[in-house]
Amino acid sequence: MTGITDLAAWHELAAHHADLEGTSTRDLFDEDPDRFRDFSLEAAGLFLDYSKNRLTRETVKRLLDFARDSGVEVMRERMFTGERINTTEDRAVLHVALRNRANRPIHVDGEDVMPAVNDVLARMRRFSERVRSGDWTGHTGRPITDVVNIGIGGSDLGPAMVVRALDPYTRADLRPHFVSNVDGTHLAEVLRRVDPETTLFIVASKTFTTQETLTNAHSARAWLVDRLGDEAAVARHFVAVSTNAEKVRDFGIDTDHMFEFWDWVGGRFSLWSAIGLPIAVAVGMDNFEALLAGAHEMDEHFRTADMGANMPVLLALVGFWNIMFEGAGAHAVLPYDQMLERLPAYLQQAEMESNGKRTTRDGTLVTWPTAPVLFGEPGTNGQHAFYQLIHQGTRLVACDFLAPAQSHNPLGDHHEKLLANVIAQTKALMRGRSESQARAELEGEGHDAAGVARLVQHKTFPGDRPTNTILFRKLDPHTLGALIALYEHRIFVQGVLWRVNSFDQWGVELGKQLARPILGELKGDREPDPDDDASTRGLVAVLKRWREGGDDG
Ligand code: G6Q
Repeated sequence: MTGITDLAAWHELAAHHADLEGTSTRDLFDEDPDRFRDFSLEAAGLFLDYSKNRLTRETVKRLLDFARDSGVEVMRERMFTGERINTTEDRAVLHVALRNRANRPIHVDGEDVMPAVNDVLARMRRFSERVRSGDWTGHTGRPITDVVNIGIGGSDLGPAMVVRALDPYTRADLRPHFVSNVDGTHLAEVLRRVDPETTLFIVASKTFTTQETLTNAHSARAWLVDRLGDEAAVARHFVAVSTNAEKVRDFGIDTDHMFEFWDWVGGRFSLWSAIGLPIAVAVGMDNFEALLAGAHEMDEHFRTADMGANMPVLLALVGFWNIMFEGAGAHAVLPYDQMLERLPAYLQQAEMESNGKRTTRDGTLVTWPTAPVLFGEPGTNGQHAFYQLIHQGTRLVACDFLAPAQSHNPLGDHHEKLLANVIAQTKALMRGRSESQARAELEGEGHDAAGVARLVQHKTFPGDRPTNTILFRKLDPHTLGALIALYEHRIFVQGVLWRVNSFDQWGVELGKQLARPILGELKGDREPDPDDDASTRGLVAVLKRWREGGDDG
């Protein structure tokens, strides 16, 4: 594989970046009346404005050359046609098949996966409709009022984010809950609020071996059996979503009540699969299918649009430029929509687990930065908190601002105020405030020369903080699907540019392995490992002592 620095296009980009030295985004706007028109585009109901990044037409052209020479189009084709591009796990990467509403055949090892995908979707429809209509009842014959999804990571974050985002489409008499943390508090807090007779548990785990999920599922099951006084109740109150039928059976769930998915669905890309069952139950299968349709529309755009008019490609290239040349080490996702409050958490996993890598697909170490630290909060809350660092700190944070033109909850002029803040922030981050402007403002406020000198630097903002603005009409299922797919494909393209495998997660696997022996030590089943470092042994010792109620002596 050609390394980044082996490509002539890379060196041309670097030379071009040097030529831009001293040019500010403000200058670029002043020089070019068509900047907004030419650095924005619409696709699948989303509008992207990337004009407030410090780049020119030539930058975009050179980035596109670099993307082509890096094999973005080839890799995209390989993903969409079911090749095993996740090489370290020897798997295809086919979340796009899950929402392939055109039903175009997609083959893995010579077999079209679409009939199986459609079959599971049909089962999800039948089941979710039974729960929603009251036809599926609990052990004592009462309809379901609460659905508790037990899963973690990819088996939690996607459905939890989507169910929150589609809150206006949920029903007050069918409440969704998500339990992920192995901290018993998480489960206990949900169980305190639900009635065992009317609660359905969805145990969601691709492997069905994940410690946290299995622990929560066993505790939930014990609670249910204890409250209903009958082991047979499990059949009406537990269903599973998994690729592992054998383990589901071992747990005691009839595989008739198991919804299947496949090893070519990565955990963090799985909300479109049966992992989306809690979404289908919460908002109805028609809305779940509208979510799939929105994602499919973005997939088709990504697959067929010219690279220079391709939203995920451009978003990826702009991010790549900011990270590789402008020095951005962090990326803030700032949704000005309360219902997208879980989007940053979801994207933290999607981005950092996919591209937080230091090894190329060839197995050599990278010599360039890869995924940024991703974080975010809904606007305007973030403005009163961490935006200070984005405006005036010493680190460059690239930002995505997201906003709906229309609110699901129109209330006085709340929404106009919200939107005004989005635009004002991106403007301020781009333009900044020069020293002379700050000085004039201070003088206008009546400060004497000493006062001005004391405050002027504090009131100066450098500007040139790169931002993208993503607008949509209203947060409906279709739009949300397109938005999530946009981010998925941005991550895919950046992974190709960085030469990493975006679809494995060996760091997660390490965590799963390491906790096992320490658990044995905490439970007293195992002697402390004399080869462990002093801190690990010391912390285990303190906790054991304190748990046994001993003093510090
Ligand atoms: C996602 C990761 C990880 C995974 C969880 C849960 O891409 O692999 O977050 O989803 O560890 O795994 P299970 O679904 O197997 O329980």
